[in-house]
Amino acid sequence: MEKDHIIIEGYKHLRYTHDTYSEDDMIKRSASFLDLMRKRKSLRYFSEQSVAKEIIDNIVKTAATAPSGANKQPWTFCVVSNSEIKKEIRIAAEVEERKSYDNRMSERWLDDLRPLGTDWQKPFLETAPYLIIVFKKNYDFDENNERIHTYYVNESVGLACGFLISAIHNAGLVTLTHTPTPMKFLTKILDRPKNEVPYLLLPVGYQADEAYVPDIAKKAFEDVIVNY
Ligand code: IYR
Repeated sequence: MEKDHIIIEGYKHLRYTHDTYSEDDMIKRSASFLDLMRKRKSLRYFSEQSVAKEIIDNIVKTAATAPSGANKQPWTFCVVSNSEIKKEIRIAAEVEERKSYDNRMSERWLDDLRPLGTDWQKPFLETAPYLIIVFKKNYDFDENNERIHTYYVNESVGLACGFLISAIHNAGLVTLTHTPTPMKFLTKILDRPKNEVPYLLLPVGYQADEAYVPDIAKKAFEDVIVNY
């Protein structure tokens, strides 16, 4: 008889079956997901139009399904819609970004960014209806306040951010992977505990009616795949 679970070293493992499709359907599904993802662009032009919180919650729930080292899920997603806090974040980010663009970034770095048309001004931090600030947990605490070790933290949180960006795009919203450096001010403004370090800031919303993206391309398929 088929079991709904087995026990390995005292731990329960549930029986699992993923949906399967005909090869024809798999070709169609994989091609249509590719089409969808090819349309994704990092956007800097946001509309002020509000977004239902349920959509944002679903997006964050999707990010939280990502795999992580030893399933420790070393992340916190801070969702900011409060305009006072957004303004505070914009002011602090622009202080840092101004210093970066004026003094801290090398000529080569500035040259590399020129095609993207970025500068120290970050109006989208106030325009976008939501800012999602992702924190990584270099260690964690259990319910008894005992310290928990986390593993492959950067890889895990990077994967969760990939899920997050895909979910935002799939919902019909736009985002930007923004790293106002150094990001320490986010710990202070959002009053995060010592074990959390800011990882990525994503403004999320509808695109502005008039929006532009840099005319840049992804590498050719042949340049990113090696078959053995
Ligand atoms: N953090 C700055 C600079 C910047 C750096 C990289 I690498 C980019 O791909 C884009 C921007 C900013 O957000 O403007």
